[in-house]
Amino acid sequence: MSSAPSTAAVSTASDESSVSQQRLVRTEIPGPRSREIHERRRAVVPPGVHSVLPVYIERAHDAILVDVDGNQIIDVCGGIGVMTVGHTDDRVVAAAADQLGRVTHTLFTMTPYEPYVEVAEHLAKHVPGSTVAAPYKTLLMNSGAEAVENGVKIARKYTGRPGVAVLEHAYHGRTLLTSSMNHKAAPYALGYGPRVGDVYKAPNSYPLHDGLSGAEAAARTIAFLEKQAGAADLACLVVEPIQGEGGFIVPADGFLPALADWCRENGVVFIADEVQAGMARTGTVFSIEQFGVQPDIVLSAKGIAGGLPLAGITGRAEIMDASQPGGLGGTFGGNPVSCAAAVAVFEQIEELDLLAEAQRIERVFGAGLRELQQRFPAIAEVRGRGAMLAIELTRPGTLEPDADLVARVMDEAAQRGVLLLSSGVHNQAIRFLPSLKMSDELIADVLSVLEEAFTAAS
Ligand code: PLZ
Repeated sequence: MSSAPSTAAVSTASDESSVSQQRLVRTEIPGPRSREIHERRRAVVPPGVHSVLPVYIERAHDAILVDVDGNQIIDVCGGIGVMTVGHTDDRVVAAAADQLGRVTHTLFTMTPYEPYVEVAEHLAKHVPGSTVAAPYKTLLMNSGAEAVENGVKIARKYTGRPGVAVLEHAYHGRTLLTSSMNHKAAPYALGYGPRVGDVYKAPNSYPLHDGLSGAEAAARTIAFLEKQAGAADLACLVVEPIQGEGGFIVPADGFLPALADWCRENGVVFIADEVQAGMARTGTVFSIEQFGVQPDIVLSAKGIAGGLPLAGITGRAEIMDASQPGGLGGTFGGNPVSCAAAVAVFEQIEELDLLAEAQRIERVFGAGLRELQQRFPAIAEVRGRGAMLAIELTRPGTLEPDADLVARVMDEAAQRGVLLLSSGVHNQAIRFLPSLKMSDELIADVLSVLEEAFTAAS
């Protein structure tokens, strides 16, 4: 149990008077001060690192971002699914500050510390398939891409095979291996070649577009894996149970269990990449639980540590134990401050029943989005689970993606102080990743802005 700091003097944004939980548009967006900083940035930061909305943020609390011009923006992205417990959450800030003043860094592979073990214990408690008698084991790293890299390494070591299978529409990161695993070459892999070999992209299940049942889609995927990848050469199949960057695609019922069964029968390690969907966001700690699958390895990052960098690779002991001492790790992997923050997140998932909060958000936000769909026929589908929801926009009467409309709606919403994000390999969807603590009132405000934005953009 992490306690509140006794001596650390921490300046936080949690004081209600400093960041009220409301939208406030004081200037055009981006405002003059943001534009000024943006000019400085352009001189010293390369354009390869792009910002969706170049509004410079000075403070944030819970669901509100305050920019340098004093605008208060409702954050419906949470730094892409990171702020599950809200920005500058009091308990995360207190736990991290306390740890910061005790031990900031030793390197776990030099001299270890307890918070790392605590995080591994929390993960073992929540991964489906892990039991008290035979818990799954965890390696901690820094980022989602590192989680994927290490999941693949560990699966290769265990199986002695090279092949890595992924699904179309997947996103797994920006390192050299993971950028070869993404569906989109542009912008992620373009010009950074040669791409990593032995990566096979199998068809996914995308019910709105393929119209296939889970069994049919799985049969198609498995046929690809057997014929084009070759089961005996495959170390792992890496799957996002709900595809994140791909457009919050929820696979048809039965698709994931059929793939998991096939993996088991063929000695292929089934890796659930829960970097975006995990950590309570979908109404279960890991979304794979809702599909009735026990993964061999689960990857977490983003929401795990309340905004501090941390990633977990959690797998069956037999698989995790196959790596030799010294084969796994990294200087900052499982940093103590990040671990202390993660413990404060896990405690809140349990104590505040954040799983129920995710379900509340699905009910309230989902209902509002479906009402919007009645009014705007460009919304072809409302989908997702818990606080991981999306709308896909198409040209009415067709399934052709309407990325222009997505961009216009996002722009209109930004002008009104709501930060949205697109998703999908054609930027055909708008995704919503609110904090699990976002109030019904703020959700209602976001929905009213969406309605105005659609009206203005249509
Ligand atoms: N796996 C499923 O969603 C990161 C990318 C944001 P890192 N997705 C957001 C951006 O523009 O860089 C992601 C993911 C899934 C892996 C990753 C990679 O996680 O922490 O960004 O490395």
